[in-house]
Amino acid sequence: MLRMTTLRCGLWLLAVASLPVAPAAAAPASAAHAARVHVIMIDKMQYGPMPTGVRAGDIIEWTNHDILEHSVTARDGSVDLDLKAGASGRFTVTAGSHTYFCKFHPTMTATLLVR
Ligand SMILES: [Cu+2]
Repeated sequence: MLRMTTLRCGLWLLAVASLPVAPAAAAPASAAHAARVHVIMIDKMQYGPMPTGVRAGDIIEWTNHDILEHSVTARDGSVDLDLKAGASGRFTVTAGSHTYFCKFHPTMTATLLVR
C-alpha cells in the first residue's frame, strides 16, 4: 500500500513538473519603445548635427553653448523654446519631419526626422 502511494505521488509530481510554463504577457506596443533622450548642442551660431534614429515619444534636449540667446522654434508653431546662453531645454517629439529655426538669427535652421 505504501508502495502504491509513493508511485502515485511520483506520477503526480511528474505531471506537475511537465506542465507548460505560461508565457509572460506580451508588453503593450506603447511600452515596446522606451523613450530616449537625444542631446543637440547649439554652438557657433549653428544647431549641432541632428541625431538619427529618433522615434516618436523621444525627448530632444537642446543646449545653448553660445554666449548669445537662441531659440528653437518650429516652423509649424508647435515648439518655441528660448534658450539663454548656457541654458538647456527639452521637449518630446512626434513622428514626421520637423524644421526648426532661431527667431533671433533666422539663418539658423535644422530639420529633424522622427520615425
Ligand atoms: Cu540664434
